Amino acid sequence: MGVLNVTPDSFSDGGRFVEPIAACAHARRMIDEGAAIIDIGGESTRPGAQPVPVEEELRRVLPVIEALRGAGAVLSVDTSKPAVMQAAARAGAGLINDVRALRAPGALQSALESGCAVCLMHMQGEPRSMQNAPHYGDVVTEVKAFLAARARACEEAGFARERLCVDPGFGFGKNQAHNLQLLRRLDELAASAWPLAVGLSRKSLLLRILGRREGERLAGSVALAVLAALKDARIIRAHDVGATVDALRVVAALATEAQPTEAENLGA
Ligand code: YH5
Repeated sequence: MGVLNVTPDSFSDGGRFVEPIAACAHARRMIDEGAAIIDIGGESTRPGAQPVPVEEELRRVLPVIEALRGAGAVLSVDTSKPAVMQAAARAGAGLINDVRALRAPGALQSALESGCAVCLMHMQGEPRSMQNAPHYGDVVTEVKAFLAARARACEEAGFARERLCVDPGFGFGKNQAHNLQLLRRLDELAASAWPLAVGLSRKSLLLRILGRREGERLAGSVALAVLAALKDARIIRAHDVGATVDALRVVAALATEAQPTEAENLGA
């Protein structure tokens, strides 16, 4: 899943992709590099980010979704707003990526009626304040229980299981110890009934490990993607698609390529 920010305040790309034409060119490049999903976000959810009015969010994401229809990837809309979900689906989105896991009033029903698949993410608190004092008993148990409860609520409302995936939300109301514990025990989250998505690319977790600025976290991000894939994550959200896809193809080769024959195993 390649990240496409269409927010003027987004740190990572410095607002370079506010212009729809530039955003689409960047998306097409990520698709060429092997992205199966393009995640289009018009509201920054970074720590401290301010909410964006619905009209502004629509103005940012709809032209990009319309332009990328048929470009060869599933289009994901990164939103929590019911009106944006509906409009994005009509414009050609196939996935709703909601950091609030459809908890906003009307969001679950809108997502259901959209026909889209949904990524349900865990977040403790709200972006504006979530990094102030995150607190858990056992972070893995709590995140897993939250995601299962949201996924069950979706299924009870009428979602087929195949339309759902879950995401622990690295950095969303989690300190370094919480993030590392989730990473260590990611296999426990992957063992639930829904496919696991993760977003680790360029995150502050790497600042604390490597002391590197955001633009200098490529190797760290690729390492985290490989780690997550080995622990059975099925969707990896990434800014640097070419490098990440190459690394994931190496992981995939373990499962698919050149298994020894029985004779070779016997030393023949
Ligand atoms: C995610 O994990 N994350 S937006 C801070 C950074 C770098 C990157 C300080 N949307 C996720 O990418 N959706 C975001 O450096 C997401 N899972 C899902 N499903 C935050 C982000 C970032 C924040």
